[in-house]
Amino acid sequence: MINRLMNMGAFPVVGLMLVLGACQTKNKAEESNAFKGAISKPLITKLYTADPSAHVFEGRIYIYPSHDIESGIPENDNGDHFDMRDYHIFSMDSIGGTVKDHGVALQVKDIPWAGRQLWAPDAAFKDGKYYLYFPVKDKKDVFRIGVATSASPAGPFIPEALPIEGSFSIDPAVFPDSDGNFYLYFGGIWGGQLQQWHEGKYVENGSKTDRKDDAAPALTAKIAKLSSDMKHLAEEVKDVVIIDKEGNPLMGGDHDRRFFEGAWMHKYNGKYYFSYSTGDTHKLVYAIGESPYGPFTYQGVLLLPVVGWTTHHSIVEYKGQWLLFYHDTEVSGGETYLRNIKVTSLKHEADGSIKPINPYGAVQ
Ligand code: FUB
Repeated sequence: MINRLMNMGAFPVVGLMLVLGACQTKNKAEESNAFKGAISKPLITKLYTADPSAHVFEGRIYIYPSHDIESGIPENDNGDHFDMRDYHIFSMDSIGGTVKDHGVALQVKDIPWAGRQLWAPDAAFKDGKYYLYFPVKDKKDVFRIGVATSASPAGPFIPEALPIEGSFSIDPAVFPDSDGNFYLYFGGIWGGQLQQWHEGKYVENGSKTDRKDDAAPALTAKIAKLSSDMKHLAEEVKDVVIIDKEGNPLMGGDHDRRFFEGAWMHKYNGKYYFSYSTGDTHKLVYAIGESPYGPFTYQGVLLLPVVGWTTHHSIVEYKGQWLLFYHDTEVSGGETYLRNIKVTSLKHEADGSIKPINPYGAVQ
């Protein structure tokens, strides 16, 4: 929250730490004003929800979010305060209609290999079965991606005994391409541990952030095709390279544009739209490519910063309308780790670009 206001130039950086306590109180008040122009309302207020992955299954919208809780763990750059323990799945027939809570679909305690922190999931459907993909730290505190199955989009989901072999880091997003192939995108830096993986191995004491690598190409999200049983990677993990309009890869120091976490893929007019969060610059941005593997050419912002540190989304077409599911922190009044999901419409312009959305841009 403080970071976002700093980015917006609300505070001089020098001396910030000395007045931290006072700033926190002031920020709360400023943040609650910030929600006034919100373009959409929280979809769920009884639970804290975040990271909404939305899909159309059985003719309805199903949402697979994280379930935030008051963990009581102090905030840090590793994201230890995001100590989530289960998932609830939600569905709705129309935007503005009732949002149904289908209850607990999967819990950390039911995943044999899991330790802690059940982060942003995604789901897919193939041949009569539903698959839930989820990141959670294993018992050595290393993020891996697991898969669980169900006969219903609402769960409950039964997890496999082990994580997906060769998977690592966080934020799985499964893209069903029109040719019948499914692709798993994943990865996230800093708390998502992507920077700690080198040549397929986890480096325990590796860099905690990407900040030392500003002059090198940025770390990338990862992609692999899924096997026909949807439970394995069918090929070696590849880099999702994002380039600028001159064809150069985005650099590590380019925090306004480089990949941080929260990958999503949608296809529009035959083009592949790779969208993601820029993390510490708090934007959702997108890049366009000719294949699910990329490379993807950076285009611009699709959602300006929300109130809260994280930003995470999904894009889905429902009944001819493109929708952006995202989150902010309106229900908790700005608590970084107590988020709520929202939805708004998203417009592709005639040239294929996406109109940037201001989450607080409603006329007051
Ligand atoms: O919800 C925990 C983490 O916060 C997600 O995995 C990230 O994408 C961020 O939203």
